[in-house]
Amino acid sequence: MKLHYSATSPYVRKVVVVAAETGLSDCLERVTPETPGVAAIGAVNPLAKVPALITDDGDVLYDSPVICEYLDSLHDGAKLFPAAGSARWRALSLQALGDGVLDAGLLVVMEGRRENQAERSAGFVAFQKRKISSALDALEAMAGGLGEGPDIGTITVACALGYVDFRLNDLGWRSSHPALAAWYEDQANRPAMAASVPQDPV
Ligand SMILES: N[C@@H](CCC(=O)N[C@@H](CS)C(=O)NCC(=O)O)C(=O)O
Repeated sequence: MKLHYSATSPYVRKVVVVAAETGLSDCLERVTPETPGVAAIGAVNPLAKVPALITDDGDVLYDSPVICEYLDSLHDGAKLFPAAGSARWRALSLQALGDGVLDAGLLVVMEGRRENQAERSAGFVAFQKRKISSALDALEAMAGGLGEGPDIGTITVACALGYVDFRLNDLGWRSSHPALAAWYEDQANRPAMAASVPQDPV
């Protein structure tokens, strides 16, 4: 399988972590715009976003929730997507919450990268940061019940917190969210997470 990849994308990180947790890492060939013979992402995913996965059957899958669930269907071990019932809906909602933090965080980062500084909106950034704060508050309240996992919910939240540390470090969320910080410390030490810490290219 070919994974259209970026080392700094938190959505790609979700896929990489799911692959590692399910023993499928070796089945994924990571491709980037620099990989010879690889089509541009816009020719693979009309939204021109990573991650996108080309399966061994030639199907193209996106976005990260779909790719993660596909990978989870390929192994016989403990499932990261609970099959049914409240455990499933809880894990999917937690994934949505983590993805929402990522969506808001990415918008903050992109707003800060507008070349024309006059076009940057402090109000828009504050609006998105309020969503992140509100999500972190909700996660702090549920931290005691998050469990060690892993499932797709805990993996997504852990990747979201990793992205906040990577790109939105000024939020300084740990002191105001101590239970979540303690939970995240354990998650961040899982081998799949420790091996996929985002880094800007040198
Ligand atoms: N909902 C998508 C979001 C993917 C996404 O936004 N990826 C970013 C990289 S972090 C991207 O490729 N952005 C390029 C663009 O928006 O043109 C997912 O879960 O995979």
